[in-house]
Amino acid sequence: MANQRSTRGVRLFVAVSMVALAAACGSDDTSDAPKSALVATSAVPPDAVAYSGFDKDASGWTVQGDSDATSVKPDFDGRGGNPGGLITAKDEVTGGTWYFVAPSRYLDDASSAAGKSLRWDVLTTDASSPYEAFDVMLEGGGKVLVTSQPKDPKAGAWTTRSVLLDTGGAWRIAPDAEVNPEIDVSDLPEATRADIETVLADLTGLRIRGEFNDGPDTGSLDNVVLGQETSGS
Ligand SMILES: [Ca+2]
Repeated sequence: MANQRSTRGVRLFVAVSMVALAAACGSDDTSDAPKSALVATSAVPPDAVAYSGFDKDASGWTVQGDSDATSVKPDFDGRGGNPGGLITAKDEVTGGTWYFVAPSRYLDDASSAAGKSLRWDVLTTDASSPYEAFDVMLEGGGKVLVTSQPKDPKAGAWTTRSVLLDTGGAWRIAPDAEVNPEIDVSDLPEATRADIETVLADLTGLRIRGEFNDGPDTGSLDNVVLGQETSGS
């Protein structure tokens, strides 16, 4: 009996000590350890003309602006997107408004996107001094279509934007591709469905606004879909 009690006491002590040791180790084990090895990937919408979720790289996107017409590669980051990766560019504050420029797989015959939507997620680091500029420029078939969203994105959070590729006043006809993107879109004529179809049938350019602040800011892009189905809305 005495031996059994003694053995139990030792076992109990060892068990309590191990719990205490584990607790001590736990308190030293801070949140530096990766929480999950899972890599978030984005679902490709069916029937879209083209899609960019930036899971692996910048997918051929470039950046155009501030002041001259040179195009540069955006920065790619595999984390921080909505979800997964994203592309980013920094405003050099040399004047003008810079844009993310879509790669060739968005171009040529994008007719199937007519009546569907152009959708994208945008993120800006600073929107304290907002200003008006075209949010999207579509070029093709000898025409340039532009749209300006009524509200700017809020700084520090992803904003999803979706514009129907159809009539309704969202798209206006700009005089040419070199137009100042900061002019008032309400001064431009509304695009008809025929205009939109003409542009999409021979699409040569798709640009998405990346800067929203009159001053230094960084803009990011994710989840671009040309030809998103607009079910129910
Ligand atoms: Ca992403």
